[in-house]
Amino acid sequence: MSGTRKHSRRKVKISPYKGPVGGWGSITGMAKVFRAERDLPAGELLRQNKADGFMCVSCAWAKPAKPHPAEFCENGAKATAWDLTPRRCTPEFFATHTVSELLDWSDYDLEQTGRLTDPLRYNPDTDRYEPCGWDEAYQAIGAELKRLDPKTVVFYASGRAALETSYMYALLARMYGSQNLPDSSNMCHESTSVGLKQSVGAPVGTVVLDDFEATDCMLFFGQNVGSNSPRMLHLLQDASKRGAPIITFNPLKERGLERFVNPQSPFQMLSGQATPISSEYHQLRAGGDIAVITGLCKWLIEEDDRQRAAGGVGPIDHAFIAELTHGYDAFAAFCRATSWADIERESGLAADDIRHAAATYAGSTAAMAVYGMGITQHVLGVQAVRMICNLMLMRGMIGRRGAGLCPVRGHSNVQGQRTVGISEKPELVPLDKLKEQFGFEPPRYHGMATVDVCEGVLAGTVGGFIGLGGNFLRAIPDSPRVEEAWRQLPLTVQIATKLNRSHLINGRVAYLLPCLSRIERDVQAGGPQTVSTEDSTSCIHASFGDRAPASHNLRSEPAIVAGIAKATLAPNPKVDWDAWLGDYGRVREAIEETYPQWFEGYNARFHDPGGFHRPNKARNRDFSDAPGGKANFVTPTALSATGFADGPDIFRLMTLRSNDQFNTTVYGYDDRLRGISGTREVLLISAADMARLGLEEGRKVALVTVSSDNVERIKRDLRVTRYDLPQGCLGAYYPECNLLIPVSHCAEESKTPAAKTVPVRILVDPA
Ligand SMILES: Nc1nc2c(c(=O)[nH]1)N[C@H]1C(S)=C(S)[C@@H](COP(=O)(O)OP(=O)(O)OC[C@H]3O[C@@H](n4cnc5c(=O)[nH]c(N)nc54)[C@H](O)[C@@H]3O)O[C@H]1N2
Ligand SMILES: Nc1nc2c(c(=O)[nH]1)N[C@H]1C(S)=C(S)[C@@H](COP(=O)(O)OP(=O)(O)OC[C@H]3O[C@@H](n4cnc5c(=O)[nH]c(N)nc54)[C@H](O)[C@@H]3O)O[C@H]1N2
Ligand SMILES: [Mo]
Repeated sequence: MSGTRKHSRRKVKISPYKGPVGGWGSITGMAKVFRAERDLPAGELLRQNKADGFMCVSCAWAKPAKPHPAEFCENGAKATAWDLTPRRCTPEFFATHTVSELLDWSDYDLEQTGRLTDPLRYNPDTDRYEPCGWDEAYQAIGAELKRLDPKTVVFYASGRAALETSYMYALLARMYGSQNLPDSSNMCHESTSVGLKQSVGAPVGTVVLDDFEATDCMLFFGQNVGSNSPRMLHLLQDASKRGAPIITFNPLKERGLERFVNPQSPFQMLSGQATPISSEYHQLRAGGDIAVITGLCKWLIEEDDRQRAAGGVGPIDHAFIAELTHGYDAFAAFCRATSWADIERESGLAADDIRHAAATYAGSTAAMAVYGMGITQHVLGVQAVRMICNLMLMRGMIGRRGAGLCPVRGHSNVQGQRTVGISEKPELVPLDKLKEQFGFEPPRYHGMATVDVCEGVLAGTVGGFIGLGGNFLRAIPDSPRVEEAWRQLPLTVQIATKLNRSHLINGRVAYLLPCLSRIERDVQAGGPQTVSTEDSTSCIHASFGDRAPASHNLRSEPAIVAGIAKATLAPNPKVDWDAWLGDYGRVREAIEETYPQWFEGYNARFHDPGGFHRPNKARNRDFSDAPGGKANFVTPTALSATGFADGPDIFRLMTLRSNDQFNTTVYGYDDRLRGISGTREVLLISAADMARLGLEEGRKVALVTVSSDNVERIKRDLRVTRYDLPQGCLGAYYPECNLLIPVSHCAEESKTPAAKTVPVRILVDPA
């Protein structure tokens, strides 16, 4: 596996981080990247997330209508710096390195080669990438696609490409005859899309930025705001200052959920005074959320009984439940019947702590639930999402200012890609409308999600793979097994900004096509172009890049999609790819025609400061899109979300992100907020487990997956690192530990890989 070059030369230092999130630490973190990227235009940061600027290429957190002068965070700044690097990964680079040689490079070193500059064809005879012309690439790809059975070809998208590109890409796939449109969301918030749809009828969150001003209680489940959506910290700081309780459920003590120094507050920066974030911090066991929420709901029911028996009004909103929901009685009966002893055992929390949190929630008038991968990435992740809905529905906390559901999305346009048709599920796409609009017969079968693609590659049934961004082979579970089978694919095409491992494992015909970043100027026949993205609160913003492109030989993502489309599809008078490419406004017109309910006046409105919101019925207490026409309480089938039985010495491994990465893009080896520097090869483990197993700090151990499929999955040389987390739980980094996750270990219903509770054993002296 990758990860060796330069690695040994870094100094490893592990010591608890005492500072807050934000503050000087974040400034130093940013400065380090900017120094490393020499001559970087720091002024570009001031255009980030502004109405006339570009939308950050990092996370999907909401962008305000009235931004701060510096509306960016440490990680957004790193992401910008990463795209604007002066380094270039040129054909000359590939002339001096074979692809096999590059397979030994770490993720960090591969991306450090800089921006890709020219289209490349893989030559298996020389084992090198060689430059080719754009037309040659399109024609060759088109010829291969025409030979392949469309049902076997995969069109993957990673969540960064804009709405315009994504719409064109999905249309290309469907006109070609493929419904295989998996995306990074399949590994991420798919449990949300499935769970929320059934519970409230909308597959996306119901809160908008304005709600943060009005909330008087936040429940935070499994989302690491300090690293992964730092701009949200300002809102949390304001809420905390107003006295709104923030109740956190997370196995790990995450610094961003503890305290924050606002880098934009001169007073806080100079005084070092931090704002506490969480008012209560509950370190539940990984996979314990269903049990915790059962406990919270159980207390609400008990308290409601007590208060009503005494002639009062309890915390449960019975009128809301009666009028707008189904399934409450069965759910309440389940909560009553579940014992506190079972709840304590499965959650790892004391009943009194859960009661305390429930009482805090009961005292609120506008509460919101914020959550992330700690909820979705479990075998019972969809049920955990529904439990969050149950908890909010019980008190009528949806469709009220300051209240609601807030799944925090990952990639900057991952939610938007689904909005405009990137989905393997035919029922989520207006196929009849597409048929009428473009005069073709769209495929109706159920396509492959990410996990299906992995299984298909292993089984030899996938014919071709096109990746619109991302690092598929690094992000998926069971990566080495899939890599091995991947080389048998007849065709692989990767559209990317920077070199990564997925570009080094090639099908028999393979192309690597370099594209513009959203920060760069995109000039087409009709002049400079603007694109748009949708954030975590369903708000659509324009994004205008004005940096000079990293190379004159780059193409925009829409241009590459159009190039492949024209070389592959029979001409269709209703789809003028060239006209679309000349003016992306024409693509927006097509999007508006397909989705008039969401995109009315798209071209006129998308430049509005603060963007425009896609309407969300659930936000207005209209649950008519949920099964049965009302919101649904769904009773869980188990208290543990892990999907596996506890056993002696079976640990629950959580694969986590550091503060110095964006998914598989590793910016550096320091996880400042967790006090880890110089290495990512760590195993976070509790002091109690270390003592029980006789492990000393710094010792190297291996992890081995517990599974019944006779495949050995082992990760060696992880450094034992004492950390504040519950006994029986372990933490280690993603993507380094993806080899431990069996493809089959994924969420029921959503197929989201269960990356937060992987059953493993620790091997102290591995052979
Ligand atoms: N800087 C940076 N920003 C990012 C990303 C990045 O890699 N780097 N990635 C982007 C993407 S694509 C995404 S999806 C988001 C991801 O952002 P998050 O949703 O925050 O995802 P993770 O960092 O994987 O971990 C989530 C948290 O869940 C906790 N956790 C683990 N298991 C459990 C559990 O069983 N229950 C509970 N309650 N908590 C648990 C972990 O301790 C961790 O704090 O961030 C986006 N933003
Ligand atoms: N074990 C474990 N596995 C996980 C997770 C986990 O928590 N644990 N998280 C999952 C989640 S939430 C996600 S979202 C996935 C992420 O999976 P992906 O989205 O596939 O992976 P990324 O690392 O975000 O992709 C990074 C690459 O995208 C390319 N890129 C960057 N910008 C652009 C651009 O503007 N255009 C194009 N065309 N390419 C670009 C660059 O080449 C870069 O190397 O991983 C999942 N895998
Ligand atoms: Mo994600």
